[in-house]
Amino acid sequence: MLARCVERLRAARKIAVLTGAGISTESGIPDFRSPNGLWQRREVRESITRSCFFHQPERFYRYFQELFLPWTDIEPNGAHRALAQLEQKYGKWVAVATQNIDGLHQAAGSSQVAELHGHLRTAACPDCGAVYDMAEVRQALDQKRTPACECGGVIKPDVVLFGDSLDPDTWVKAQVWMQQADLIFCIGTSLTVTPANTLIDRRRRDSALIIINLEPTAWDDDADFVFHEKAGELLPRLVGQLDGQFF
Ligand code: CNA
Repeated sequence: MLARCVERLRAARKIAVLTGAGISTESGIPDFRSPNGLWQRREVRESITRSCFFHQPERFYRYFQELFLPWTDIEPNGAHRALAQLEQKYGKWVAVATQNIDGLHQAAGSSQVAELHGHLRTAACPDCGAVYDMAEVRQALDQKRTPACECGGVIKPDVVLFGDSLDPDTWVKAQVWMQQADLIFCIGTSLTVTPANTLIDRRRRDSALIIINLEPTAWDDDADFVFHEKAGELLPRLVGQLDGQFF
């Protein structure tokens, strides 16, 4: 199966990628829905919501500081780097729509990334729109203060919380990428979060679908290739074979 998949990858002109938390677990970031994922903690599920941010910002920031802020210091792994290599070494057109907020695709060198659920680089005041670097949020939290804007509002990280809407421009861009691609990778995502999982249904009928996820997903039966393996091990192997030893 791997050889046929390499062949399809070699022939691909436009590659769209949908990634989720599973692509970053090998960098040390836990996902949500694996057996030891963050979703097992009820207080986490209840705290990273829009409602909690606006009604109990101290509680929201307690979990944000504990769980998400440390992700700003994490390094990409072989899976992120293999996707970047498809562009840089093999000259492919690659566009990555990610559900992740960790910024690891850009850190690895991918040039086209749509961050469907936002990122950890900045935060903004919902009242006046002022933008802050995440370092300022971190500084306030380190000093045991709730990050506040000069106007008096509480600063909100630029991540999409449960209950928030997706950024419309980012969402349209990701849909267009899926429609343009002749090969689509879904990597490290349980494909249970809507609307991100509906992106797959935007694909062309003649495109190839490759799913790489440790656990089965609801789209496995529709896919041309399914690998229930670690992305950080499989993707470098797959991309590495474009060098030609199989042909
Ligand atoms: P999820 O629902 O937690 O699913 C992750 C999937 O990845 C699971 O089905 C696992 O089987 C699979 N997986 C775990 N490790 C690997 C691996 N090494 N190789 C291949 N597959 C693996 O996560 P989704 O992304 O599907 O759910 C979307 C949520 C999770 C989004 O809202 C994200 O913002 C959120 N999230 C993001 C991060 C991050 O930025 N790194 C971390 C945790 C959660």
